[in-house]
Amino acid sequence: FKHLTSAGFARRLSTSTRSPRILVTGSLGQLGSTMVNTLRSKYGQENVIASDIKKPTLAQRSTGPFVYADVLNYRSLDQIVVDYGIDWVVHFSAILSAAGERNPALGLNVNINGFQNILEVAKAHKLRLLSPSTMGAFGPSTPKDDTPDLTIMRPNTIYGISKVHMELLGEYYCEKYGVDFRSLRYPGIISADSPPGGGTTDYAVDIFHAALEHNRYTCFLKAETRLPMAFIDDCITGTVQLLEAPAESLTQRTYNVHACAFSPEELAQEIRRQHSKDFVIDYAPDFRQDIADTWPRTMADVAARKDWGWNPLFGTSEIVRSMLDKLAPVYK
Ligand code: AKB
Repeated sequence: FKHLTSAGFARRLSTSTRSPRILVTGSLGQLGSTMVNTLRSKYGQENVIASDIKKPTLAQRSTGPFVYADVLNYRSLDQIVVDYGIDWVVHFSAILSAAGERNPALGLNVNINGFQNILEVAKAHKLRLLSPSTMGAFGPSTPKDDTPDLTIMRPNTIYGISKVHMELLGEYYCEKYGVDFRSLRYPGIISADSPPGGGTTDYAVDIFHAALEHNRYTCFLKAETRLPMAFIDDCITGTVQLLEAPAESLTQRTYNVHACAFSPEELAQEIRRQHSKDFVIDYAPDFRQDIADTWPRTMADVAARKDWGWNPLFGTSEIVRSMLDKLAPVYK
């Protein structure tokens, strides 16, 4: 930088002129690796730091920097932010709905204390923080169809309660301390590359593996349980759009996002149409049915579309096509 004046040098080093450095927590979960790869292709391999408490495979390590990050340990998060010069955090570490009901203490600890640590680090270092919420933040008294952004929120699961807490605390820190907090309420996310873990919507991924392997599936939700869903490609595109959106364009800090909605029976019918007419589904509802019964059937996402361009491309039939295409070679 010999030719630069000191003002020019400072400008060169400021975040507005260089690529942001991004930390992704929970990067080995369902959404993490796709998110990390997408961000690395936009911002450069070295500028996206993947992190988790699990050990990555060689393939997962080979695409760029990976660090151990326990969200329950404030000092280790603080150190990573300092060592790597982090500007933005995508906070994926969370215990999902079914796992939270199985182990409430763990759910509360990770989702509340882990988020609190991330939020404090974001405040201390003036980071942009994107932490997803979920349709699970709604509850039995919420209107079920076209659920708006702003409505009754009285969830009765550990996951839902902890995510409402996250939304409110993030918005409080944004208002009070200027933390650039952003969140979107995910529907069930369907992906072929990484398995989901501990969710109520996991059936909508498991069903494809079972269809290709055994041509039959026993579903833990009832046939008619319709829930909002989205394909991973739309989920990642939308999350990056919200992450990158200019702060002035955001009229709120938490947004519903919706792509399509189907029930297990409707999904099975589409699998029969596209894969095998002999595909058999039967039903053995368990405790996850009680969770699903409290969630919306469809969500209104007008504000996400208007403010930062949410525009999902995959409906039920496109999701089924993509899942079958991606997974068929695995079961050949
Ligand atoms: C779950 O089922 O817990 C998640 C979610 C809807 O947030 N997939």
